[in-house]
Amino acid sequence: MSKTTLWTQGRLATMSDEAGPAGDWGWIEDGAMLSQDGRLLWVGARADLPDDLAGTADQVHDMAGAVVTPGLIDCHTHLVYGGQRAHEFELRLKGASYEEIARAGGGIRSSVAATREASEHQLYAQAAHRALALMTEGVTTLEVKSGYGLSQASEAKMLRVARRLAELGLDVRTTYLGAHALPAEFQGRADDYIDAVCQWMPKLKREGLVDAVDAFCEGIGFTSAQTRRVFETARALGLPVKLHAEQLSDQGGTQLACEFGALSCDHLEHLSEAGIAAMKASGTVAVLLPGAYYFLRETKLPPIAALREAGVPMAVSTDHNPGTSPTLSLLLMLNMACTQFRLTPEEALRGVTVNAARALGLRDRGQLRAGQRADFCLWDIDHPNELSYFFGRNPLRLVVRGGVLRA
Ligand code: DI6
Ligand code: FE
Repeated sequence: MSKTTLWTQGRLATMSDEAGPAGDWGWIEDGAMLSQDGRLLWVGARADLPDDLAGTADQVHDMAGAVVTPGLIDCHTHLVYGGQRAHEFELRLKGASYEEIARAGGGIRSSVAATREASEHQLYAQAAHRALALMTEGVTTLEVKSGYGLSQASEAKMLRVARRLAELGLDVRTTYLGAHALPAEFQGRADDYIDAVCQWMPKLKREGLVDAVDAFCEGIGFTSAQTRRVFETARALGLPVKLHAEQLSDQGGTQLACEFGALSCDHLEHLSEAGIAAMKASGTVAVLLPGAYYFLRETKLPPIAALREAGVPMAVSTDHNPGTSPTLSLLLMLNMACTQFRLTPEEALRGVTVNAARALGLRDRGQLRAGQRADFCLWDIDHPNELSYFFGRNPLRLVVRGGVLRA
């Protein structure tokens, strides 16, 4: 029998999309929560907690005035890969562009070579190190994409490594990104490669390795016609889709993804008005990736004001990857989402909680309210806006996952 715990003396930023007006963080000043069997049974002001319910608690945990938020969710990462690409960073500093490096056979392809070469054990050791870094800042749910294997065996290897990261004590969602780049052996035969990506998909799904399907729709990636074929295969298998869309140019990938009811479209620096309208109509989440914007020294901002105006939910993520965003700090992304993209600190926090959950199709987390998973963070701060204000400082006190303190 699992214990029922009463959590008291919390100052709760519930991020609930049910209670209270936007702009108040779903704030509960003297909050209490009751957790049981990994779920939140009751959340509210301590004074409103019925005595008979309080009496069911086996134990009481005094949170001593900490600010409490939902567990953080990093909803877009490429965490599993071999090698690193600091050398390309130097080339870019000397003036080479990301596209030039990619077209010259560097970029994603160089990570593919290193990933194929690495053993599963080596990949796990490196990825676990990265996942632990994210966890020290309160991440309790993590999405990990494939896309550096680009063969059936290597994509499966990456996805198995991603799944195994759950052993560290966080939830992992895996996304199949076979359509990330064209591997050298398919040079000049992109359509044949897309055939292969589609053929591998049911096999990877059968092995329990795929929660969603993604693609890189871009001049240096795949066309929207090729992306459509990937999405049609995903739909036939009942898998939800997401898209790396309009990162470097406007390809209209967003409209295509929304036709397929995409969970999210990610990057979006070059998103058009038609793309925004499509996202609004399909309820697709805009995943903003300020780390990649910063690291590529982009100057074209995603159309934040228009997304806000249209009521498109916005998420924020690290996009951790060796080429365009080698950061392992989701808290730093909160700060950058505010400074660079002009999100409010509350929007930024919604972006790594309730809206990040939505970008993964998860309705059971990302908010502090009854029925949700008991995943939450206790922070040594006075106000949740400090999570965006500080950069390079980690005020995490402790993490509770499934109602249990995480070591
Ligand atoms: N867009 C990105 O920012 C990452 N993938 C993608 O499609 C970059 C991947 C890399 O350069 O290794
Ligand atoms: Fe990405």
